Amino acid sequence: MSPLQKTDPEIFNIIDQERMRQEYRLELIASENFTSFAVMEAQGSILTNKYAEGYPGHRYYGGCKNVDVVEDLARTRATELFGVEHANVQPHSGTQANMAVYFTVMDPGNTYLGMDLAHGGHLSMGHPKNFSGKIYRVIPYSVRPDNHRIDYDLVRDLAKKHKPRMIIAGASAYPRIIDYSIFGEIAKEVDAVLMADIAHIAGLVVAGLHPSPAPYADFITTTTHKTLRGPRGGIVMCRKKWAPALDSCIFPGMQGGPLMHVIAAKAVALKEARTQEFKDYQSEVVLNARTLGEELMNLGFRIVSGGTDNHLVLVDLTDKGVNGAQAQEILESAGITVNKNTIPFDPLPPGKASGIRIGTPAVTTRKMGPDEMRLIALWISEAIANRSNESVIGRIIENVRELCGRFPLYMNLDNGD
Ligand code: DSN
Repeated sequence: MSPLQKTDPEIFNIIDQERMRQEYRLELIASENFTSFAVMEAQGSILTNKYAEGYPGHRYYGGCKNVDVVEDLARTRATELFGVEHANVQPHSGTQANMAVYFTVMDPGNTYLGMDLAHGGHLSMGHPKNFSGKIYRVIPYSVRPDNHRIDYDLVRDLAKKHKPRMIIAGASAYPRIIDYSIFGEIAKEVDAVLMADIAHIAGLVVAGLHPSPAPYADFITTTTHKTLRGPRGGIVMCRKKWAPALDSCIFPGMQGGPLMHVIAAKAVALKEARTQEFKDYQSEVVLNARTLGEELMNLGFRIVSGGTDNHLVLVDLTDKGVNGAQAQEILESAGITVNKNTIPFDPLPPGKASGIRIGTPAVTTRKMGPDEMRLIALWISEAIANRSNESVIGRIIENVRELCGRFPLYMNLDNGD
């Protein structure tokens, strides 16, 4: 019996149920992934017991000799991997990484440009109930109505009109390449700071499958748990001149003790991301997303922007007789996990939404490929079309279980194979 099983069987059993859910269901949430056992080992390590407020060499507690080395390794690996001058690996999440940049660059009431949430932007880019929408004045930019790509002319016009202190290039539901060079030009023209939020595409950037913002951006933020396939957390990178102000904003400005076990796991993930295996994995992620999108189009679905360049597709359900929330529920009942998502110019509110967002990072980690993507597209289509037919839904659940059984996830957890 494990220590957890003995101490708290209730939590132990819930974790076990969740393990089975992850093992036997198709995980298609674009922001999720499965870390390696090495990452989980570091994250579940005794480093959780160490307080280390401050930074390597400048801590407020004794006994930081070992964790200093861990954090230095994580910082060095991040700067090398992304080709940047400075990295802070302490943010607990992507939103806190973004917050750190806002606090470093802006004063309350300052203006910034961010992608409209309804067009693919993230909560931390100006949602009225988020700090990013409460403390600052956000001017949202959107995608073009004709091709659903970022409207760079609009970004330029808005920048010239509003003279923002900062411009954010980044999204949480955008299937196309982001042109950081245009953002860089615009930021220069209006003397704004450029921040790139690459949370979704960090792994693609490392693999050279998406252009890097490093030559243009003053700040780059990312999460570590999406395509980067590390532990749940955030990182901020910046040019040297911003480093002291950024570090001080994160600690003591926003956070107390860093999560040293998570920082160790970030270091492990950053080491894994240097490998050819990781780059090959990212190519498979992109190929799988493209295949899934094409197959859904063959089956009669409209895909926002007509396809994808990255790890996700946005599916417009307006002609399918279901909204995004309903589709999410139907697919969950069939063993397929996705999230409802607004589509550009969506007439529905985010709680209902007209679309679903589907991502391939997690299923690709299980080593599924284009053949499996075609099957998944078919089951998505069948489940939505036969949503009231219990026998069809029941058959899809069995198909999903059988497929997942052929691509085991945690079954080898004990020996780490
Ligand atoms: N919530 C994440 C996503 O799903 O895109 C972003 O933080």
